[in-house]
Amino acid sequence: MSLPTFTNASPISFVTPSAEENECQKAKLALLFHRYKDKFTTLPKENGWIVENLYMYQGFWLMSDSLYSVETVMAAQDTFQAHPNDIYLVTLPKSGTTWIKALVFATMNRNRYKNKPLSTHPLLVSNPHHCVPFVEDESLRTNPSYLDTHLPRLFATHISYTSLPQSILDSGCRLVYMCRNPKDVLVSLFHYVNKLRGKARGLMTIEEMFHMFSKGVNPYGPYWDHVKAYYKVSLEHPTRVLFLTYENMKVDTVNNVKRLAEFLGFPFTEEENAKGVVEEIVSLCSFENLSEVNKHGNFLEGVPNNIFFREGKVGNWSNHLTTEMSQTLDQITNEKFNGLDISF
Ligand code: PAP
Repeated sequence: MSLPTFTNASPISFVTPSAEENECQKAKLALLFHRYKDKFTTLPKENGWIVENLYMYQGFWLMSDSLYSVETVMAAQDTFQAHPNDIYLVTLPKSGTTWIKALVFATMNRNRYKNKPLSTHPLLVSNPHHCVPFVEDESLRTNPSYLDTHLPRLFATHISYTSLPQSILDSGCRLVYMCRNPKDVLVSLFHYVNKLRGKARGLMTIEEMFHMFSKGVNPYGPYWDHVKAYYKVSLEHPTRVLFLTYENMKVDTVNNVKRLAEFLGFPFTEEENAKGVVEEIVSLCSFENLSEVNKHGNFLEGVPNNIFFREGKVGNWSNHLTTEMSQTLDQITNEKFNGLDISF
């Protein structure tokens, strides 16, 4: 099946929730908790990283009482409506979600903003997470983006392949999966989680996190099962699923963005290439630029914008993990990814 190409994305891709909307989300989350609690409180349970508990649902550990939780995944499975022209950016937390959201948003919307002052570009006035909605919190929105019929629509998700809403699987739409070296994911999680746990729950040590992560017990984990499933579908359906790594994106961002644009149906024209449009997008979405824009303010109550920007480097794990931890994670990765062409 040949996939269509586009010159413009759906305008709904830029969503900034108001304070009222945030309150409304909280109330809806409480309703979802009550709607689904009989279904998930009986599932296998482990100590949570950010919130109190993790539940094992369809082979993966999910938080509860959070925007990205077992109850919001269940709600997405029951209500989310995908369209064949949709685009989904899939990652495990801390694998480069914020970056890929920015790059794809800027690529898909380049014609919308090209004649406007750069200073008004959504990525220069808001968090990339507000530019691309997550499937998980769609059911908490007053006007879910999935009801918008402008096409193509851009979403992100951390949901495992097995738990994706059936309508996404049936729609035949395009998915981009970005993975990252598990050791850098763990270290990034370590910093992120400890910033969010709050005084009452205390800090988690890197040793605790390493043990849980190695057993696959982390939000949306096991890491290896999540990556492997998407990698396999990318081999079976290369026109539907594009598999990328954070590390490769770092090495050659320009060519990866061109590849992404081609895959998504927004190819750069020769004129754009000659004018350096790709380089402009890469620069707009650079760590240096986005971390400066997001220095202040909150993404959500209690979640500062700058929490998504720490080092933005490859190999930062070496400052935090012992040689033994590193070897153990390498060994698990080699075993789990045996025979697969995944390297970092
Ligand atoms: P999320 O899944 O919770 O949204 P995510 O964006 O995947 O988080 O992870 C944040 C990581 O991406 C951070 O990595 P670090 O802790 O190792 O530093 C963050 O620094 C990095 N990151 C954010 N924006 C960019 C960017 N523009 N370029 C490169 N890395 C980035």
